[in-house]
Amino acid sequence: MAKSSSKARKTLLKMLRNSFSGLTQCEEVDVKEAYQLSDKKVRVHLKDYPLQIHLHPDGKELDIYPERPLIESDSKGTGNYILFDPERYFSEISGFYRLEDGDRITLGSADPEQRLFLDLPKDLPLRKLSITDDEGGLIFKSHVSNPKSCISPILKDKKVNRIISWRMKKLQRLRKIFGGPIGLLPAAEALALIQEVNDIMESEACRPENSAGRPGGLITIPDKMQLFIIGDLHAKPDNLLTVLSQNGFLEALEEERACMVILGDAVHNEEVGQYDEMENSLLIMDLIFRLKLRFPKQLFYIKGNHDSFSEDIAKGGVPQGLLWEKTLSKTRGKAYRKEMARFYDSLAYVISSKQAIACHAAPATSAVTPERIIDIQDNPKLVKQLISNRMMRPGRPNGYTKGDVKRFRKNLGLPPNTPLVVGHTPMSSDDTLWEHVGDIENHYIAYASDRHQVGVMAQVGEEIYPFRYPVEPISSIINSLSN
Ligand SMILES: [Mn+2]
Repeated sequence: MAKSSSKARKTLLKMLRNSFSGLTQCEEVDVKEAYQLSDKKVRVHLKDYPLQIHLHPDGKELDIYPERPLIESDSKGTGNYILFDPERYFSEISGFYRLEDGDRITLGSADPEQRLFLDLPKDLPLRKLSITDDEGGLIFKSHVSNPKSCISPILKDKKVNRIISWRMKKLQRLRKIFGGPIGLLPAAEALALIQEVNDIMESEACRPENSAGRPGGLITIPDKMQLFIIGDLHAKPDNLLTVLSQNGFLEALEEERACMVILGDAVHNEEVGQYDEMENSLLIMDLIFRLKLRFPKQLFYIKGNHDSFSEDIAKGGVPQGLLWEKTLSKTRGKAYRKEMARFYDSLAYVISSKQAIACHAAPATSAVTPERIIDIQDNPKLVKQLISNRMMRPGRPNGYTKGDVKRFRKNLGLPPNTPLVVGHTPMSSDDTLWEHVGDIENHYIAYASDRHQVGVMAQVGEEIYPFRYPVEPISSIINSLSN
């Protein structure tokens, strides 16, 4: 669902609700201390402080925080709230709920996703308590008689700012990983870095060897590793950094619990008027290379169609592939350009794990086996399908179909409901993740170069879920930190 139309729908629903149900009739409470919910509906106005919810009877605690950016641009916040389980939120890759104006969540044991994200007790009633974001106020309504659940404000400074300070600490650590401020590396340093990365790629982890004895086209993620996937970044360093500053992604990498996958196409700005901007392409590859060096067995970059110097890579009359090659030679020297070509030649094409399959653009439309993907170097047709194809549409008869998605899963030896995540083809201009694309169950598109938000497909429990984060100017925030 496109975001703008869902917003318009929400506003309309709200108007209808207001006029019929007397939403404004609920009691306004100013929560200064613990407040026990009764069976009456109450509206709480939060003045920048978070709330704790204690669910009766076992006192399970949930937190609800205003969603604040690291740097407040003006006094007005987003009006959004984040609802999460504080036991997990600060230490794991975990689920959470974002409440935007008009959103309502009904807590209860009816929803398995909620039970997983919020670790809700099994004996909770099917519908226990609903929370509605109403123009920055929160409306609580209990659905059980004699509710007894409590809400209380979180007022201690340390806790009020807990999310911000947790994220700022990550930025300190990211600064260390990147070796200082975020900026283009000097040519000699950049060359040394890419050479080191290419040496890692000679025997990259999790890649069965092809018939030539080199790392093959398939990456198999070990079962014990949690997986998170980012789509095409197209020269948006802050989108990459925003992801690393959110959820427990960085912690999970540092503690060797997760693998991070980037679906190719990190280069070449896609914004109108910016097609020839190459500096951020250089920068984002520097950042990805640093990450590969720091997490060689956990960070996987797979090949997209833009990861090439081909003259076929062009947008709006700008030959981005050729321009990229020229830029590399000019700013970093011929040896660097050669190493980038070596990097492109070394990339795998398909990620396979228990939780998902992922590749840049599309499932294979020809018959494949894991062995054929491993030996992809001999199969230019398959390369083209995986990195350039799009879904079949009127006027695009050669695209892939539901049947291809099904066959791809089967041919890789995975269960029929295994999610397939691809990038390459944004489905609208106002989102970053799309679910059940083309009416195909468990088929996702992830595209990470939107200006306002960045999406991640991340594993929580045994499944992967879509999460979105507002893009923040992380590079300049990192650069304002001291060493
Ligand atoms: Mn692409």
